[in-house]
Amino acid sequence: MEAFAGQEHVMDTQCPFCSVQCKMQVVEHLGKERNTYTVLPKPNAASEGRLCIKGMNAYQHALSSDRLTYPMAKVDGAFVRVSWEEAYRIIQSNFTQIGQQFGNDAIGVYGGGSLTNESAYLLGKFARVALRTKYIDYNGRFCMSAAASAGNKAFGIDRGLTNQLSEIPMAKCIILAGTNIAECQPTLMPYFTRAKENGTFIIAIDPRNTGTTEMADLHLKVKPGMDAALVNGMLKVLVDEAYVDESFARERTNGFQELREHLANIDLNDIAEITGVPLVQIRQAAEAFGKAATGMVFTARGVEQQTDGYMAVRNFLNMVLITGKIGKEGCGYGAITGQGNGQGGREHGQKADQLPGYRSIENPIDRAYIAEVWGVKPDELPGKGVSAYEMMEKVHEEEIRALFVMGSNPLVSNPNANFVEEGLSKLKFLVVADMFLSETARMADLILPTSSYLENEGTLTNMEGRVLLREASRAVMGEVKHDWEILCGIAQSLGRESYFSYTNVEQIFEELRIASRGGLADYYGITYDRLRRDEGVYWPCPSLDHPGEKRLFEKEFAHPGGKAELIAVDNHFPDEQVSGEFPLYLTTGRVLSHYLTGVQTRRSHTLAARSFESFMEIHPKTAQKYQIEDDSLIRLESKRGSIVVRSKLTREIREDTVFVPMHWGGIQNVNKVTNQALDPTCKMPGFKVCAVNARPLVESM
Ligand SMILES: Nc1nc2c(c(=O)[nH]1)N[C@H]1C(S)=C(S)[C@@H](COP(=O)(O)OP(=O)(O)OC[C@H]3O[C@@H](n4cnc5c(=O)[nH]c(N)nc54)[C@H](O)[C@@H]3O)O[C@H]1N2
Ligand SMILES: Nc1nc2c(c(=O)[nH]1)N[C@H]1C(S)=C(S)[C@@H](COP(=O)(O)OP(=O)(O)OC[C@H]3O[C@@H](n4cnc5c(=O)[nH]c(N)nc54)[C@H](O)[C@@H]3O)O[C@H]1N2
Ligand code: SF4
Ligand SMILES: [Mo]
Repeated sequence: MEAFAGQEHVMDTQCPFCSVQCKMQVVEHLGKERNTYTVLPKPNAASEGRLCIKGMNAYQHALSSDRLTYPMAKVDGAFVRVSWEEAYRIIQSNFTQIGQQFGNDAIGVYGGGSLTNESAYLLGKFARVALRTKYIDYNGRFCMSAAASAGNKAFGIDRGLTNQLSEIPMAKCIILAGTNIAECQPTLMPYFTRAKENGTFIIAIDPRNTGTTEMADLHLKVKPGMDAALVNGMLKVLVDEAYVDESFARERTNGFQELREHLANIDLNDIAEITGVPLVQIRQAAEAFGKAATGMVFTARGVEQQTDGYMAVRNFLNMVLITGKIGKEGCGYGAITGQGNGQGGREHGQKADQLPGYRSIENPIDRAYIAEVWGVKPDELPGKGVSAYEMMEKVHEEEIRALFVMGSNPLVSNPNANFVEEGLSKLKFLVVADMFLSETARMADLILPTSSYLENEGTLTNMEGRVLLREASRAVMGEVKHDWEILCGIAQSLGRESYFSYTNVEQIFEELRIASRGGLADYYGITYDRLRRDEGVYWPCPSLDHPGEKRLFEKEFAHPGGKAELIAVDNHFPDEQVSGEFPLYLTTGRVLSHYLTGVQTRRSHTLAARSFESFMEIHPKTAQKYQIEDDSLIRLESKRGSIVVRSKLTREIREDTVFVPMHWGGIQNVNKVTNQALDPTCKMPGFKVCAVNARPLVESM
């Protein structure tokens, strides 16, 4: 259809960025010279019709002239345009040859939490059925793995929030641990301000002052990496001062006696000393939470991206459980999920050990069920692989020879990025499906152009466990294909088309419904029709007439006996300690106007203009010690590498700690510096603490 100046094109859509999944309308006004855009928030239960600056400007990257519009192959070091037929042929010949020479496990698959449920599900099936490799994992390993494994072990289920967001104002005490909602989920802030108007006492735990800690009544400015110990202090106060809900602990949990004995050996003065939080504040926080009739605890990456992330979260869950603050109105726990589909993306098989519906690839019953849904024999399904960073180690060791990346920029987002770059450059064949020439795509042998949120239809599950349908609102540009079409195309080139014969995305969801049926994350009762009719449906939703579970654990937990598990947690110290050579702690995180590795937001002119280069927050006293002036270029260095950032002197951070955001690549890629040590249980890297030094790039005379 021809478009005329003065016409409007209305696109009803959903933000591609964070886990709130705000709904919006993008109106394109067609002009003679250029088009202009208006973005309007749309009513929805999660953000209550609010939008943040990233959502408002997301159309800019999606419509940017930087978008990849045709496949490209690297020939003599330069990218040349190829047809899709040629691209599939290149993949077929490389994958077949590498598979024959080194075995199927020599091909790795690396996914992402921005993919729709349908694409994430299909990527898991693609790895196991089309490539028949055990090596698949995804960027959510760096995001949700600590909270997910803690939720699974403590409650028997991993759903980001145990309650609806609308219950937040009903909690009388709220703990916000290592979460910066003001910058990372800004449209949720009014829930907390409303809580404050109701008299809620808010406790923030963060080594920095942020927009989030600003609204807190009490801010525990913890030393990076010391949350588990801090919670041991609070638990001790709760037990010693009889704030325990004894009947809840007895009837609905296991392990209270062991926890009580463990806490008897905790010395509060030690805790204050090692965490850097004054004893009076530890006591005040515990008493406020213990006394409150209702309460909620939220954790995010500050607590979780640690080498003890799993145990640190378990300790926060101990606190919720022994005070009986769960499964009731205004009482619960929330792991603030990160990516747009960070929740759904971790349920349907992108994880190394997982099959759809949160099934386990090691459980014979689960394998048999999924094998039947997929029409293969159970013993044809590979076993479990390894976590995302461990895959990079296997790439480095040349055990993995080919890598297929869809929905991630691992070169910038993995810890120890110099090592990762070295590994990726050894690959025989790297394929990247992306919208842009990301840092990782630049290293690829083949790049496949994929569609953006405006063009791609599919479901996404927000942080509350609410499944939402995002309809396509625009035709793809150029020769772009959707992720699911790309996967089907490759499967066909490998002779596996009979397992990937979908003609539209809803057919994939229909298969996902069945594959998830009876699993922990049961989507069976959810259909596109239902999602169009209602405003999203919560999982678990086992049948078409099931309303979906809004509040979890009212009567029982998801473990077979119905009880939750408590656990004694040791005071853990970060893997890397400061030293004479590296005297400062580095912690990393986010700013309001950029998203993750910045591939998308750096291409949005309004967002890029707000924050165009990386920086390092440093306390003025510390800066003085290292002759660092404000607004000057700094070399920041660890054992693993160095970067250049601009200094930002601020009293908002601890004197022993500096902070650098993660949104830039190249010489500003903070992951060249971060530590690759992993949490032993969930394999989360300790992104939030390592030891560094900082000095002016140009020494002053
Ligand atoms: N603007 C923006 N929003 C985003 C994203 C983005 O990139 N930009 N990404 C999305 C994604 S994928 C995610 S995972 C979420 C992340 O959301 P958050 O986890 O809230 O974000 P971070 O900035 O990584 O970390 C949160 C806070 O943890 C603090 N912190 C650092 N070390 C410690 C520690 O040892 N203990 C404690 N208690 N706190 C510590 C940091 O100072 C920081 O303020 O945000 C989502 N939303
Ligand atoms: N130092 C440090 N490092 C961190 C963190 C930290 O706090 N500190 N946080 C970690 C966390 S929580 C996360 S989630 C990771 C994320 O890190 P990454 O996985 O690298 O995430 P993105 O930057 O979103 O990269 C996504 C890529 O996929 C593309 N893309 C977006 N949508 C789609 C799609 O639908 N299909 C396809 N095929 N491509 C798409 C984008 O253009 C982009 O190039 O980073 C982790 N790394
Ligand atoms: S980034 Fe998150 S809070 Fe902001 S508009 Fe998008 S979904 Fe909403
Ligand atoms: Mo994340």
